[in-house]
Amino acid sequence: LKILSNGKGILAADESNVTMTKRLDSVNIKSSPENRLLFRETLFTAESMRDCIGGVILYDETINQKSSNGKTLPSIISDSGAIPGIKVDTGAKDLANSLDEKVTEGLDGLRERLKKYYELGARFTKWRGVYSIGEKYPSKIAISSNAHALARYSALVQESGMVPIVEPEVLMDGEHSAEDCLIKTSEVIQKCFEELIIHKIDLSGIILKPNMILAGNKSKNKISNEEVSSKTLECLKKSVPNEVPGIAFLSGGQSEVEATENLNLININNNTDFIMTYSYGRALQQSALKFWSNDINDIEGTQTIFNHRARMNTLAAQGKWSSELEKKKKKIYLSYFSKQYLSSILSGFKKSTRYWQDSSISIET
Ligand code: 5MM
Repeated sequence: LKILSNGKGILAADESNVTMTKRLDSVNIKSSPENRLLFRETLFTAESMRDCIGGVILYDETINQKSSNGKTLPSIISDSGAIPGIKVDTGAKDLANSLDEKVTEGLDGLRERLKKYYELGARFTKWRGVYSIGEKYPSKIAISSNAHALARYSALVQESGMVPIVEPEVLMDGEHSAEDCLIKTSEVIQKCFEELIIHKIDLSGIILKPNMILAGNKSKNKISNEEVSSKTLECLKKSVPNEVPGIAFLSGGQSEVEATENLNLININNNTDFIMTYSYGRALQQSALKFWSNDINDIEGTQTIFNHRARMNTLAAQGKWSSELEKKKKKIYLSYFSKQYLSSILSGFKKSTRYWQDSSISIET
């Protein structure tokens, strides 16, 4: 609960090296261990870690890295008051007898790996099952094999004294309607709980990380944010047992502001006892990464952008966000950029052009 209370949320910084390389390639930064460390360290030392972020999900490489001052990343996270966590699955692999679908692997040797991660400072873990929506998908095989793996994973994690995040992600890729997403996501989540109960998981000691109910990204029938919130609540109310204390949504490819706005409406309309917060990867990091890529040593500027996103989401997790507050971003950025601009005049205009170009990219009005 410490991870999720008072509007706090989770920073999902558990991109595997393959995914992180894609993210860094997209902003023309070399994906070296040093650069991956520098970006993550920049986020983990930001001011908003203290008041907004309750937990950070790390990846195997990152949990073993040390910062420039010799501290391990888990200890930097703990110093900010947040809790370090770790992704323990080893990825989604092709599913035999339904090769267009995936099953997440990583159970072999998990008990030993968990012991090691605990010693490194982790206190919670994450495992993600991935499901696509299509005419025949998700199939019964995908739904039951991923649920079974999530349950076996959760049992080992609770045995090791840590809290499992159970993440069944129904992807938004495709032409499907929001109604299809509601039906499929409900089926997936219900099967997960069926297996968690069979495996005797203490449901009061897990965090569910689901997708919101959205129309597919290629669907012609998009729904309003109000409908996203009502369908998401409908799905969770009928699928999640009451013992579960908290739900932390993934952003799943929504834009940053969309993910914040939807979370805010979910909280305004929340008629359940579940804490509803965020466990965002892209929706917390996108703008910060874009900005950072222009000058990887501009820690303050990158943190300014990350802090704003984290604060907006923490407000949304309490139903207190508004588009007016969102627009204040412009003022925050402009005052920061003006400071940089003035100092760059003194040092020969070099940086200024770049800052102003960036500001036009990332400011949403
Ligand atoms: C941060 O991305 C995680 C996936 O990384 P790999 O695909 O490399 O394993 C992912 O599990 C993430 O934690 C969740 O999907 C939430 O991230 P988004 O970006 O959807 O909020």
